Order: sequence, then structure tokens, then C-alpha cells
Amino acid sequence: MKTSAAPARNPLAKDQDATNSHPVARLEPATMPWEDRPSQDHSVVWRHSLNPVIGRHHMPGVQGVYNSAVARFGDSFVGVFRLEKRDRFPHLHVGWSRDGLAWEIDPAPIKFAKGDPNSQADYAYDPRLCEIEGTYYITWCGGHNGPTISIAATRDFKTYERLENAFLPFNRNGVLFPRKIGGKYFMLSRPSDDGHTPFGDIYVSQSPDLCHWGMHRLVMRRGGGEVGQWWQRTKIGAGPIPIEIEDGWLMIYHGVMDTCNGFVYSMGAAILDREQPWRVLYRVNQHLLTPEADYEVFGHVPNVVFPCAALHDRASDRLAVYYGAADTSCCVAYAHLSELVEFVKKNSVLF
Ligand code: BMA
Repeated sequence: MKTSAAPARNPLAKDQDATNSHPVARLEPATMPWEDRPSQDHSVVWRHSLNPVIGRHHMPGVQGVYNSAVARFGDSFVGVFRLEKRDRFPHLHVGWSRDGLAWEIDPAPIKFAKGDPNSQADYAYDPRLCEIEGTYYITWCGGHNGPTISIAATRDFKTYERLENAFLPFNRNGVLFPRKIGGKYFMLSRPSDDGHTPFGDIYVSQSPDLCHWGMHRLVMRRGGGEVGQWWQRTKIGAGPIPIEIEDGWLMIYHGVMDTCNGFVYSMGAAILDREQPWRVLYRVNQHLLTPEADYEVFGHVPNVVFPCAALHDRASDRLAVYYGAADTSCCVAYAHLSELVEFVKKNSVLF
């Protein structure tokens, strides 16, 4: 991969040095987004008061920015955004933020290495962003004879190495673990169909090199009437990069139910075994967030809460989850990490 040893500084860092009036550069140095839980709210997960943080017309000609991934990068935050213009054809765009809330997004899509047979030729959506040993890996749903999991690597968000697609079509929601387990890379995914997929369970696969994937194991099935979990009865898919906790891995995911008015996407969480992450130790028996705010209920696709990324700070016990709302905008919700873990453990159903 054509990279330098140390990550390049991001454009915001450069702007900070200059005495210009760059709108983002004037903000305080990076701290992860946070708001305390409103006093009248007793939920384990609560919404950012100024959602959406990225609205539907973030830039001229743009009709939606949603289901997007963020990560820490030096003293600021980087994002890979699903952005749609008036052709409604999704591409991935890089963006930068000092505070994780105000984002400056590149109006041009990410260009992957030239001459690569797998270079981005078709649609690209629902990215996830995972740092492993100093390299950032983007996984996304790419169109290659139908949707499947595409991967690219970068250290500076200027040049990107396009890796082989991880799986055969059709597959979505490819989510890497942030470190090797037993010397191998692990990725969650959700085998699917070529359409809007009225089914879906979460699997995990292993790879020695991020190219050859195998040892595919079922992690969790969708719920249903027999287990009393209608909110996750139709399909499920992993969301943010799993967070390593004392008990194993906290996996935040989306659970979908079919209704007479279409699908409803909610947020759930489970705890997976640290060494064998196909073993589910706990799985929440109720959604943590379901479409209720106007921006989740109204949009290009109504009733969608689609978590794709999370920032956390162990010292302050803070978690910020980034989710797409109604296939239109980007939103943030908060939780105390320890409270969320305890909630999942106390309100768990295994099936
Ligand atoms: C899925 C994907 C997501 C989208 C969701 C709800 O199949 O297309 O990008 O958020 O449907 O429309």
C-alpha cells in the first residue's frame, strides 16, 4: 500500500495553524460530542438535542447525507459519508470535524486507486470505518453484480488502497473488529438479496490478510413471534465497530420489523464473546431507540434509525452513536457505556 509511516495531518489541523476565518477551525480542540441525559428522560439512550447534526441539504445539490461512519483522527474527527445528489446515486465522501458535530464534507467522492479492477465503479453506501494498528479500513456496501462488502485502506484519507471485495454478492453491513483476534481479522456481515431483503441474520468471518475470508459462523438470527421480539423480527445487521468491554464485545446493531406501512429500523445491542465472537452472551430484549423524532419518521425512507458508528471515552463513561435517520440525515444519540452494558445484561434474551 502506498502510504507514509505516519498519518498525514488532516486539513483542519492545517487550518488551525492559519489565521484565517475557517468556520470549523475556530472551534475548541477535539472532544467527543456529549450532552447529559435530559432530567425528564429515563431512557438508556437519548438523542442529541440539535439533531440532525447533518441535515438533508448539507451542501448545494445534495439531497441526503446518512448512514455514515466517523472515527478519531489525531486531534479531530474524520468521517466517511454516504452522500446523495439529485441523481440519488450513493457515493462515499470524506469529511472532517473538530467537535464531531459540525462537519465539512468534500463535495467530490472518494477516488480509489486508479487501474484497480475493483475500483469504485458502481454505487457505494452504508460505510463503516475501523482503525486497526494505525490503518483506517473503510468497509461499505458496493455494487459489484449486486451488493456486497467492499474494503479500502488508508492512513491519511488522501490516498486509498482498494482491497478485494470480502464476500460474494449479496451481502451488506460489513463491520470489522478493531483488532485481530487470535491473529486473524474478524468481520461481521449480513448475507442478503439483491433487493430490499425481507430476511437477514448476522454472521462473522475470519481472515489472515483481509483478502481471504472464511470460517463463516452464524452470530445471531433475527427475532420473531416465537421469541417475542417483533422489533427485530425481519432482519438484523451490525452497526458501529464493536467496542471491547470487560465482558467481551459490545455490538450495536439495527433490528427491523415489517409493518403494513413498510420496514421499521430500530437500534439494539448485544454482547459477544471476546475470543469467539460468534458466541452471543447477551442480547437486548427490547429496542434501545426506535423512530419517534420527526427526522426519523419523515424523510426519503420513513421510520429508519440506522446506527453506523460510535465514539466512546472510557474515562468519562461516554458513548456517542452516529445513526442515519430516515435515509435523509445524520444524527447522534448518547449513552453511558457502563449503563448500556448493564442494561443489555439485565434485559437479555438469547435465541
Ligand atoms: C437498507 C439499506 C440502508 C437503508 C435501509 C432503509 O436496505 O439500503 O442503506 O438505510 O435499507 O431504507
